[in-house]
Amino acid sequence: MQSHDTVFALSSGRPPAAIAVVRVSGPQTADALAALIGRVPKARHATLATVREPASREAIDQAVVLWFPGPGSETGEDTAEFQLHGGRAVIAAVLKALASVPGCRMAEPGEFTRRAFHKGKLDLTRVEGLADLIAADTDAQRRQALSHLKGLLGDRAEGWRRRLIEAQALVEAGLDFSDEGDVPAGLLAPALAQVTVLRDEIRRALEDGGRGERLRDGFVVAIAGPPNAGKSSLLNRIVRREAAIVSPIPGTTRDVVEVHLDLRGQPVTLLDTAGLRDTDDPVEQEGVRRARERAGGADLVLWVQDAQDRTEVPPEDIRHRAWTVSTKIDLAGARGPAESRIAGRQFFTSAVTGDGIPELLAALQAEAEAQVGVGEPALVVRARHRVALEETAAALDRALAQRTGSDELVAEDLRLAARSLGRLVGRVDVEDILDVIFRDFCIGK
Ligand SMILES: Nc1nc2c(ncn2[C@@H]2O[C@H](COP(=O)(O)OP(=O)(O)OP(=O)(O)O)[C@@H](O)[C@H]2O)c(=O)[nH]1
Ligand SMILES: [Mg+2]
Repeated sequence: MQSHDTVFALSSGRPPAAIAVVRVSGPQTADALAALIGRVPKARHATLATVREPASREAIDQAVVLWFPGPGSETGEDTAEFQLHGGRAVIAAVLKALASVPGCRMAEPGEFTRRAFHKGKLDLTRVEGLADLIAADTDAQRRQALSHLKGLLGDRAEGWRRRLIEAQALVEAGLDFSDEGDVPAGLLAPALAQVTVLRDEIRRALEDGGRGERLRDGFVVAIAGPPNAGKSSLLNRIVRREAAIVSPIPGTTRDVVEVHLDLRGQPVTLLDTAGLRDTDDPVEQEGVRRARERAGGADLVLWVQDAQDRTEVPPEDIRHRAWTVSTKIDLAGARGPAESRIAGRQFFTSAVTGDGIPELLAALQAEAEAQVGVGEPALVVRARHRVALEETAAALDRALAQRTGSDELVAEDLRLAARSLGRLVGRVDVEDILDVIFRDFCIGK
């Protein structure tokens, strides 16, 4: 994976398709263009060209070709894009032709983005935003991913890091150069004041209830309840297909059946689970174990029961996150007053007529919105972000707790905090501290 290689890959989706995009990046890109189309086209202009097999000069395709000289390209290197007719044979022939150009090879997964990162075009959080944008299933996920690709977290973290390095420089200057005379006295107090503000900002960013991660992963709703209550029928009715097996035999569902919904932009993962009961059947026992586990980890549980038999209550650990859904209300005499045995909301549905399903879905969407949030995009969207920011805040707490102790320990904790932020954005340059000292205090003579 040497960066002096030139790499190429099919960047568009699965062929055959109307158009296929093949990208090339690296120092031999101009050579590759010369070999395949006989020239290097005008930079950043769409050029129609005949793509030829370099040795035989046989025409492979008519293509639109783009040339983006580095460093002003996406990867920061010389790059080119071939917009081909998206047939398998066309793509195979073009990839083979590119492989015959000296210094060119197929790209590894993610290698274009990796090159962009190494060239400083994207920090790590932007790289993650790009990955999330490609994986986004719903509008809310797309908006969050795009804001991260545009640097929502990366720029904020970089700003925090810069301010931290300034504070650190003040403390280090006091330590290392205090006998040189040109460092102002009383550096520690302003540095620690700065650190307090920073620590509070980072803590506030962390106090988001995990909504960014929840939006990325989807709001998880488990359907649980006694056997034969109509759980699988409810799931099937919601997704309008036979996703789960339904039968009059109690204990039908064993595996957890997972479906993904887009409720007006909110990603919701719905889980159908085995009916909860004591059983001697080892396979069903495993199903019940999985049902309890997934319901235990869900953001919300739909406790499903037959409207005619509402005696079972959810297990203790999920009761506070459960809504009750009473099913089969199409059957005579089923619907009665809600004599609620658990606190959450009550719904009455029929998988046969569809009654009550729109109300349930509207409530799920509202709940997902409330728990995931629709306003400002979240700063923290991955466990990695949370860990790095927690580490930073913890190191700042320690630094502040040291204020009456040793300046060296304060400096060390500030260093650790800056390193955590550096890790967050994917760069940890030690030179920065000295740079700031020299700039602000003119010590380096
Ligand atoms: N009339 C009527 N019958 C229903 C309704 N929902 C489910 N049933 C019937 O109830 C029986 C059990 O339905 P399932 O959806 O398999 O129930 P389950 O809760 O998934 O059962 P297990 O997987 O065994 O725990 C089937 O015969 C369904 O046809 C409903 O809304 N109305
Ligand atoms: Mg079932």
